[in-house]
Amino acid sequence: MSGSDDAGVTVLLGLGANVGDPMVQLAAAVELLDDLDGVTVEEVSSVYATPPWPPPDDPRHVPQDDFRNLVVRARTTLDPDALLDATLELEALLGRDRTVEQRWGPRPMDIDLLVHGDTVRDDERLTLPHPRIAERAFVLVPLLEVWPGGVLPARHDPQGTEGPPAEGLRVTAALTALAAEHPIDDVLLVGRLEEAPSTHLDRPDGPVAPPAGFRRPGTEDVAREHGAGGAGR
Ligand code: A4P
Ligand code: MG
Repeated sequence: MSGSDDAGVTVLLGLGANVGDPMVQLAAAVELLDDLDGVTVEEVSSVYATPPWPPPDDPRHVPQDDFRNLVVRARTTLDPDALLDATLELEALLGRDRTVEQRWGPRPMDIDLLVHGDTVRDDERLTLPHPRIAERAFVLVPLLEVWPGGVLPARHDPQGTEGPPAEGLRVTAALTALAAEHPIDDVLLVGRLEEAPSTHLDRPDGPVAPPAGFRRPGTEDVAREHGAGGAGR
């Protein structure tokens, strides 16, 4: 992982994909996050196969393939808006087209800001912590892996019913509470990115590779940079 800068704050990012080759896109997203100026990836959770949320008994359910999900813990000197700008750009680079998609529908890459330091906000652009963490095993299980002592920052308005919880919520407590209501055994461990059973991820200098033909803005062809054939092998 690049950089050894201790400045900045801890951020937790939730990544999910269920279109294209999710393992390749997740690997590329982690590498590209780490390449961002002001972001240093510290830990990447295992990858989990997860059924689409909301579940089929919920009227908001969208029939679609299972997702692959993971959580990244990083340090960043970017403020929440700058980090959101960067993650929206990465989603688009990895094939996401928001003009043609459905809410909670299929997507090649979704990057949610789960926690950004102790920031608490709820406006039209960003809600921090992410408001649906405690409802989602596909977030809590990988989050616990990379942030075992984690506590979600509390919102400022204890009377409100929307947005972040009124009191700091331990990730462990959130997962225990969720598991008491719904079985969480449909969140299946796939493995770690570097152990993924995909030749796409084999390369001499590291475990992750962007999709073939993939270009970072303003840089050379990343597939070529990582060797002939790149991730498309
Ligand atoms: N936004 C506000 N707060 C945040 C935040 N904390 N992080 C705004 C990121 N974005 C935030 O996001 C729409 C807008 O929300 C952003 O432009 C930003 O300004 P979006 O990702 O396009 O919205 P969405 O994904 O359609 O809706 P929503 O409610 O954000 O959904 P999620 O939470 O992203 O859920 N099931 C499984 N198993 N695995 C998944 O990964 N993902 C989703 C999407 C649904 N079901 C899933 C999974
Ligand atoms: Mg999202």
